[in-house]
Amino acid sequence: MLFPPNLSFFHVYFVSKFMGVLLRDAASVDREIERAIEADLELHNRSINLIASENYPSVSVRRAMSTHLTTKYAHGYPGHRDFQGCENLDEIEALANERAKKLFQVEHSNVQPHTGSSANLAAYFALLNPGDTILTLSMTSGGHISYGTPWNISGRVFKTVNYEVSSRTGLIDMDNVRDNARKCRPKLIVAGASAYPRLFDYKAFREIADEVGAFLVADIAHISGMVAAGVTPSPAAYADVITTSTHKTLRGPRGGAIFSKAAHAKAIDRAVFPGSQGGPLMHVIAAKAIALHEALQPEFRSYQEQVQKNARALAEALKKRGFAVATGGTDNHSVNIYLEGAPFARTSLTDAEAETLCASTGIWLNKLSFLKEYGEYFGPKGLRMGVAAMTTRGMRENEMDQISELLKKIFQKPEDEHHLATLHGHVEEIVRSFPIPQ
Ligand code: DSN
Repeated sequence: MLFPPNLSFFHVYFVSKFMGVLLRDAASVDREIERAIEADLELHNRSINLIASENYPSVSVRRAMSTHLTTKYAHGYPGHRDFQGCENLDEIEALANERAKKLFQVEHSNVQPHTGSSANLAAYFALLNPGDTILTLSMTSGGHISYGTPWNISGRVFKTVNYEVSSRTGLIDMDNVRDNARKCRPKLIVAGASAYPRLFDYKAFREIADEVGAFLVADIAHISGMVAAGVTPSPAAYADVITTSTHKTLRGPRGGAIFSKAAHAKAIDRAVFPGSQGGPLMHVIAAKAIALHEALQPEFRSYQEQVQKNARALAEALKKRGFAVATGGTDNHSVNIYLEGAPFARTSLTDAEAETLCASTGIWLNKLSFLKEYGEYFGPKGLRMGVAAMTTRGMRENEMDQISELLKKIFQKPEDEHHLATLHGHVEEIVRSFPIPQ
């Protein structure tokens, strides 16, 4: 029976309508938060967002995150839950995994990790014992905090040895990877980065891993959308485990996922739950399922192709204006520049100052390290930009040219407030035609 005997369809309909009104009212009761949310949306719409790790998911993805699915505890996996009432959640999670397997051509998928960092941690715990050695890209060369840095739990539990990019080319130095692997005999090698605009040679990483008897983990957090669309090469044939976040180029909700060979499936699942997490966030998993469905559509490939075209256009436009573009260009969604070259000739800006200066004119980008010679991680380094978010908002190559002109002008007269205010006006004028899709 659908409703209790004393309640008709109409009773239920009107009660749920009433509850809906109550919930809406409750949201508008918190005026401070409501105002802050609205102000934030407005800020995005007035800014050019070049933060390489951000994107704007579809309305369907965002809607799934605000459903009642957030209520439910669902410890475990589809078909094996520790709580009752999970049958619909099983369907949602199973669909997300099926879609991920199809999209990434992998044997096993786990969409429960809350973030890319937790996906990395689960991968380590699945494959290693405490005290084992991992070989990862250093943070000063563009690696991520979860690659065994001293500030992260990965660096407290495991021993870390780093490889670097070449100071001559800015490219990952495979000789350095091989030499370090031979010396430290790691149990696991991570092929991945937070700030690296070029392709990883997964085949070469696999050969080195095999030579020293290590597992290979490919962290594709930044490029997973491009990999899914076939715009950049996939590590699926080479890596034991692939980790990713789901909100960058993949354009899903904020979260993580792990894919692996079938042989590691059980260990991966155990390392996520109960190894490092409790209840999965089912509203986020539903949103991941929707994003994965979207990523399987032909339009997603066109979007990723445009991301790549925009990034290349931005790199070329910056070079044309005298910026020092790391590695000379890009193969993915991101462009890194050093704080040198013609536009910086009359300044001695630190990366932090450069980042703040750009934000003051409505352009968001990141200070980040991607070359060891720039010194320790907390020293001056460079700026990272990404185009996935603004490509979603409709920008094309022409706007990339306009952005690089704005950046040149910002750095030419960083102390001239009137000049900066004029540039801020230009940013707002350009960005007005590119609001967040609603
Ligand atoms: N995912 C990181 C980034 O690359 O920006 C933040 O931890």
